[in-house]
Amino acid sequence: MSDPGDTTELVTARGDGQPLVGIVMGSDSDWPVMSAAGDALDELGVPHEVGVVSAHRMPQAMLDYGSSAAERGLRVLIAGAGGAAHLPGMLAAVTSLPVVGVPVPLKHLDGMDSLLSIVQMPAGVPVATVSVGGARNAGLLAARILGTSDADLRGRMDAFRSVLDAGARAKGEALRD
Ligand code: RP5
Repeated sequence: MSDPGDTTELVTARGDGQPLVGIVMGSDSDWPVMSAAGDALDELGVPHEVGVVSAHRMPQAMLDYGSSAAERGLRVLIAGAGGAAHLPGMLAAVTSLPVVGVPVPLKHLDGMDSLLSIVQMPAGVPVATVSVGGARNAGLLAARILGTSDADLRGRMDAFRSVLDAGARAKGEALRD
């Protein structure tokens, strides 16, 4: 294993306590999409960190971030990028933590380039890819992963699903009015 450099200056912690989820993206231009992942984790009370870690423009820092993530106390990584979106796959190559990939749609190709870059990983290096622009689901999936070993968080996820259920029922009732 390499001796990773200090990558803490790349990220900002959000929420109380040790960040459990690292939300990273290739550029600050991804933030309007990726912020939904952080919002979901905020709603569920999951401390996390956010930052720009570009696979192409700062490759050594990206490798250091991924290879030190587990020992820094992170439990799940969420990585979003657009175009030739190599960040999620490269992080998955240097950590055994689960990596959730978010294809960020750019101006051209409607995000299909981002999607295919992230989803089509070789066997042995998994990335759990959400839909194009699906950062909220990335946050919720990270919370579900953490919920497998955190009954309180699982309870908050159950309550969240109850809200979805009630909302869908209300829509059906509105149709019957
Ligand atoms: C990707 O290039 C980033 O993830 C972003 O989606 C895209 C454009 O980056 P900027 O030119 O806006 O910095 O690596």
